[in-house]
Amino acid sequence: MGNEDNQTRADFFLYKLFAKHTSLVSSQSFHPRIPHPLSTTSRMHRVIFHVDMDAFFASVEQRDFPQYRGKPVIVGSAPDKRGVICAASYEARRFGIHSAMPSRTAGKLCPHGIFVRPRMEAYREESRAIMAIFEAYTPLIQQVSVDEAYLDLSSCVQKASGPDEALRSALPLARDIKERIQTERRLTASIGVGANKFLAKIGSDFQKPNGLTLIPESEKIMFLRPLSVRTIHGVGPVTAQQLEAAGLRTIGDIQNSKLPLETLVGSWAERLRQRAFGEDDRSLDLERERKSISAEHTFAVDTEERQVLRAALKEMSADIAQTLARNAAGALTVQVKVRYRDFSTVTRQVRVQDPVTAAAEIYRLSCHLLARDKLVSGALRLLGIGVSTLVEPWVAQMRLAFAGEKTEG
Ligand code: DCP
Ligand code: MG
Repeated sequence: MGNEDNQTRADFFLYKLFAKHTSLVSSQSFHPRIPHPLSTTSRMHRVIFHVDMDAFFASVEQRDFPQYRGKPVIVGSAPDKRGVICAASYEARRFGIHSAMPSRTAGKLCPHGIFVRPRMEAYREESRAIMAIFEAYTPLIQQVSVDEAYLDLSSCVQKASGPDEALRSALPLARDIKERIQTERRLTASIGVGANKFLAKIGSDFQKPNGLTLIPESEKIMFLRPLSVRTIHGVGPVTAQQLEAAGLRTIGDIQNSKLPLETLVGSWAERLRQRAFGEDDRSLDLERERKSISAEHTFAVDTEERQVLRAALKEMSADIAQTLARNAAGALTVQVKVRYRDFSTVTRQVRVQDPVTAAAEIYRLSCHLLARDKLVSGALRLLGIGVSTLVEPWVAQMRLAFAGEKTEG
């Protein structure tokens, strides 16, 4: 699909969606409150882009090896080996293949797929080149992973008379970024444009691949309504099930709900409600290097039930493994954190020799730490996992994962 096609589609879609609902939406009470101290002053309109490359590893392979173009390319372990898929081209996704799926499953779903080993150095190099393009537009860049970043363009559009005009006047910049990535890197990106990080991220995912989606402030509440609660970052399978069991399937359900969300999701409730109304006052984290990755789960009701704790640990381990993969990193330290009923908090950590990347390994080490120091000695209010001492895992890991295989291409 051509660049222009999707952009036209984006504008048309937004026109259609929002023209229909404009009168239903109130735009006054949901303006972002705390702007980033560097990027904005209190009177400024915020304009945030979230740029995410399409099928990143697979697209780099298709660019570099023309014989792969238009074909189902699957980057990761070979289908007859243990291991998982890192990335699948859009052609491969039609067979139901996605990141983190076991390679053997992928082999069964798509026996004619082209399985290629990851070339992490090539992706990292590509990532650097893409980030360098962003620097021509703003110094305020938060690189979130190897293929995605938030850009703060607020200072470029301050002549605008209102928040929506500010967002719209940034559209040419978004088109320009897409075009530069296309012409200079021969790759496509999807961009979301919104007044905060949450909306920008939802926007970039909305019309992948090669999409451009602007979510105006005046329409955001209607825009979010039909989306699944799972779209909200931080709502993993366990939380989603709790919400769904209470009849809250879409973001609109949360908007309408009179239920005390605290009883369902504990201290998360306030943030969940804010996100449901498209509010997010997080600033960009401009620190270049990511030093640690963590996840926490606050239980709606304090618990020491092993099954509940295990489910939470599994979900957090999967989240962390995913973030590690996206950052092309492994961790040498794994930490658990428990908070008891009286708010006393204990952390324990373990250092390992080979970088940890897999969810199962993070889960196993967390269970080990909890058991070793008998940390579940009473009901827990909160359970958390963190990983740190981040390193490039690929040399050691690939030696193991791909031992005895031949390189393709
Ligand atoms: N990645 C990985 N393992 C995961 C998730 C991602 O190795 N579980 C790697 C491969 C991806 C890259 O990170 O190409 C970027 O991750 P994305 O989630 O952005 O996925 P893609 O870019 O592949 O696809 P999309 O077009 O959906 O963004
Ligand atoms: Mg991507």
